[in-house]
Amino acid sequence: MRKGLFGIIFIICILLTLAMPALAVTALKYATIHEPTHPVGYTAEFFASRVKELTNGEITVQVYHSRQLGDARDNVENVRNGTIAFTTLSVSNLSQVLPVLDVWSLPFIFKSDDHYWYVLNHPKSWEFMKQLEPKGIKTITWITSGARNFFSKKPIRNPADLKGLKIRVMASPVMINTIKALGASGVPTAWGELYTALQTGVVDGAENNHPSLISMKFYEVTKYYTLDEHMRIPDLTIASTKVFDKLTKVQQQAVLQAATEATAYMRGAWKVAEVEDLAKLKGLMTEIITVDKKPFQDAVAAVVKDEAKRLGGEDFVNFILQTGKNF
Ligand code: GTR
Repeated sequence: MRKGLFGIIFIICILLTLAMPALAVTALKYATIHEPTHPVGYTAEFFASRVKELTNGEITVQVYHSRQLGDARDNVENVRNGTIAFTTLSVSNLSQVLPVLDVWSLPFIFKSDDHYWYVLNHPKSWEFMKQLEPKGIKTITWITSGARNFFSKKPIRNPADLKGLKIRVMASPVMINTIKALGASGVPTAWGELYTALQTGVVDGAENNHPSLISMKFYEVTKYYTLDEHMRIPDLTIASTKVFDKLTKVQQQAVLQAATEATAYMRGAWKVAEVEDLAKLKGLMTEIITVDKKPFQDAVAAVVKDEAKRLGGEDFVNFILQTGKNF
């Protein structure tokens, strides 16, 4: 009788111990290079609060904004070694891990925002991003970054105006080669160093989207903004497989659901931010220049083909270009 009772207590203890990891609160770090006022910043907070709700408080996500844990390239390494659980960054920054991912940086490959989202949500793109998993990186969701435009000290109205300029780019060979085809030199510079680089004349201009010009105050150190929309390089949220694989299946599902919700939230938030921030920029810069995109497209047409080949990404690029015909 007593033996039986001990046996039952013993089994209950074992079951409780097995249940323990799921009950303990896991605190995870999320790094972003953006300010809390930038759509990436507040989408990170949205994600954190949804993870907490969906896991009934088992997982808390602490968001570190404004490069507190480093710039984009540091965040890639810290995700890989598991020091941080999540980061949102440009897919261009992942070309340091897997060069073929730089095909996302190719100029004018998307017909429109709708085409871009069609491609991002297509199973082929998820499959393409899976190549990162053996490198310790899991793509958990896309976070848009809109279209990129030039901002500079001198007006850029056509490719000839880019001749001889130094234009800041991310650490992306495709971006460097694209800028070269436009007659300028691409200067890879970290995000956190760009304001000073513009201020001190290390570069003459750069390229980015409306919300980033506002959040980083680049309008203070450049006067002209040229809406040529030469690239749509997606941002994405990645998770460290070292961290993710340690979560229970239920927790993993909750994280993935929160990430999917974050994309939906961000798509709307981004549209609003683009409209509001462009309106602000009109009052803050000397001129917002609308251009005929054709001369820019013609100048970089060969880059798309050549770079896709160099990177061994022709199939994927052809998929993007083919699907564009329907948009
Ligand atoms: C921002 C984007 C970042 C990064 C940054 C940059 O718009 O959200 O991921 O691409 O531009 O140019 O370094």
